[in-house]
Amino acid sequence: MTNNDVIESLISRFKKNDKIALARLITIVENEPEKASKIFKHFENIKHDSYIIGLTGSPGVGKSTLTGAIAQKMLDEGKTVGIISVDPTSPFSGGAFLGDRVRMTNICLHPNVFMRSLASRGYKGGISRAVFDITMLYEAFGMDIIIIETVGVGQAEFDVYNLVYTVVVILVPGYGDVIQMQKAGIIEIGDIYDVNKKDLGGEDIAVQIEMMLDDTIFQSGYRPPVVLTDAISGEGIDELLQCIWDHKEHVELLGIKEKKKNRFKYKIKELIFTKVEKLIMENFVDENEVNNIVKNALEDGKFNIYSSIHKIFDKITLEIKKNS
Ligand SMILES: Nc1nc2c(ncn2[C@@H]2O[C@H](COP(=O)(O)OP(=O)(O)OP(=O)(O)O)[C@@H](O)[C@H]2O)c(=O)[nH]1
Ligand SMILES: [Mg+2]
Repeated sequence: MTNNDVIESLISRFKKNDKIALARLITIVENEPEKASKIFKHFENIKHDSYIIGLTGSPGVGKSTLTGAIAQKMLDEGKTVGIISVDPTSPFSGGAFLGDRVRMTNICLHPNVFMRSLASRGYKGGISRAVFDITMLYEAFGMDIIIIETVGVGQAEFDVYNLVYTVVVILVPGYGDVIQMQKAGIIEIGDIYDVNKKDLGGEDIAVQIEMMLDDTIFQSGYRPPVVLTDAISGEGIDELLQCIWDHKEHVELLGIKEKKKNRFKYKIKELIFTKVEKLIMENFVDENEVNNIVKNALEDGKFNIYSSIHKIFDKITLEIKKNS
């Protein structure tokens, strides 16, 4: 079978709701991004009806456990759920997939759920690109809900927020978490704040967030709620889920189309930037030339790399002007 035949056959199985085909297609878009367009041309008419939720917070706050708990409730309500867990540590431990499976044991065998773990480091083609493409596959598969779990540090991960409709920021009891997240710029982006591990305290964090929200003006009239949960015992999960549905209603009232547009605009820009970067790197940036710049900069002791870089910029600008 040629590559094309493989994709065609996977697509036809995918359309018959075959989860193994879904898994294979995810692996292809993950590892061979150049094949994505071959796959997505089969889904040009999909409606993008899935509701996409992002769960974010520092490592270990309980994102996976919470994802498992809320996904279980959604499954109980008869919904289909696609999960993407972005794990920053897995290239070292190699255990993201198994770890998340263990934390989501109750749900991962359910016929209406599908989960995928991605390692965010050393990722081919950028993590947000992979997350976007997997989201599209889940949408084409007909998932009602998509949950994306990410640590939310670093630009690439931060970009994931452009791909979701509701952002749940998760914090835990303990000194400094709110300040840490404020520094990382994460705190402002929440549509819902969840203080998890309430069995270990957390009232003080909830108060800090409420105070922060008191200082914020909400144009749309929606003020993000603050919820306390214990993801292990399940306490507060119903409330968290209700907050998610309330925010969804708010988004839909305002017009979810805007959120969808933003998602695609972001994706299109990212694709263009990636292509332009590749084009420039391949045509104008010669590895030997870069090595020489470094060598000369180090040798003359002044670290004046700017004049050499300008030569490359001038070359690129000249070429663009020539063609325009
Ligand atoms: N006490 C307590 N422990 C919890 C709670 N929720 C999760 N945990 C524990 O916290 C640890 C981390 O939970 P995970 O769900 O893996 O957290 P995570 O945010 O997904 O972690 P990373 O993906 O590694 O960033 C696990 O040992 C969980 O059992 C909770 O509400 N209370
Ligand atoms: Mg996790």
